[in-house]
Amino acid sequence: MNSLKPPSSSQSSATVGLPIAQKWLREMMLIREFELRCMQAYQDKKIGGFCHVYIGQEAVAVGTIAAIEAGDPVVTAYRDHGHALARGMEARHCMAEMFGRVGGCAKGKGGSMHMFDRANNLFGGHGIVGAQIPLGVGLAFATKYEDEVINGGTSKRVTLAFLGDGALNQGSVHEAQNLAGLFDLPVIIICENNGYSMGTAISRGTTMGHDISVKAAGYGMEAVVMNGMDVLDTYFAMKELVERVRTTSRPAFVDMRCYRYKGHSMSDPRKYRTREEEERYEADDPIGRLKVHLESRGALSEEEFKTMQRDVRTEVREAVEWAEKSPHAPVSDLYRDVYREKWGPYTGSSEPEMLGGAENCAAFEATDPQADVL
Ligand SMILES: Cc1ncc(C[n+]2csc(CCOP(=O)(O)OP(=O)(O)O)c2C)c(N)n1
Ligand SMILES: [Mg+2]
Repeated sequence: MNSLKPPSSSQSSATVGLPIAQKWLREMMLIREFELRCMQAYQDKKIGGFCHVYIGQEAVAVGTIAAIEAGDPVVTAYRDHGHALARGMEARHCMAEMFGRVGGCAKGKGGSMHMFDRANNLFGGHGIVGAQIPLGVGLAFATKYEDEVINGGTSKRVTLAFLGDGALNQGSVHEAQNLAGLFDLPVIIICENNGYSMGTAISRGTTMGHDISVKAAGYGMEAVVMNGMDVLDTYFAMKELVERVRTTSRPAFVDMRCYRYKGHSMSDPRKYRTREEEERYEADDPIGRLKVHLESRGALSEEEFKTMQRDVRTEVREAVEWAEKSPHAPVSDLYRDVYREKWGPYTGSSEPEMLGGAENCAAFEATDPQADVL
């Protein structure tokens, strides 16, 4: 048998070929290695600004994104390197963005929290807690409108909108869920429930923290609890849900149970939880789990695993080298690709305008009363 089946508890009839499962193992290992190198580079002050690593949650990005199509939009929060890599962004573009270099996916202007990849339908990377959920609902509205109204067919794309458990308490998340329910929007809101919002445990900050899935009922949304520590469980459960949402065009909510091994950000000493708790989750590591699974099927030898490890190390080392060689954006580019609202009397349009390069810089400073705070 050269394929894997869903756990017996699942209704799914999908199977996964062993080569695909091997690919997922490599993807999770690439994300892990990428982030370990990011932590190092951050400590060496080669990466500036904020940096939130995803270590421990790799199975979520890999398992969920494997269950959608290339044309399906994805939007997420600031812990976004794993999603970007799982969506197909090249490690060097992701790393150059971390380093603030022009070779980055956002030309180095976004950094860690703002991974964008239009070609792969990844719409960020967002730093305002919860703000990406209205965007995700908007993306689902846009795909449905385009498929049904503009193209006169049926809605066929599904948006994945990720958020953290802490973001669940943001007002705009609830407004967006209400609209998703009212308008029958094909969006899956995936709450990466790692148990903590910075240093606040979910039980201290969120009502019904022991079962957040019940919140979805208020918006008429189906809710599913998934095991985000196991890529196979995640994939099979998501595959089923994605197909249902694609067919019914009804929104859904996922309580994705997972754990981040490291601190909230690089400056977090993790005093709010015990080392025993961390070790308990680390012993159940998603990479180790899939490795054992493949080994037990005779689909992975120790030698093959080591080769995979060497491979991802080389890929990430080359990404760092490439990022370091990529130049910083020139100062004249500071205002390029920046939206600004028009100032002054109404000109007949409230559309924001897109700033060009250096030529606009002087005009911007001359007309914008806030320019000196930039
Ligand atoms: C609107 C807003 N409020 C507060 C913050 C500061 N902040 C950044 S991350 C965070 C915690 C979010 O936790 P969670 O949603 O569980 O995501 P996780 O970090 O666990 O992935 C807070 C309060 C912010 N960025 N935006
Ligand atoms: Mg959290």
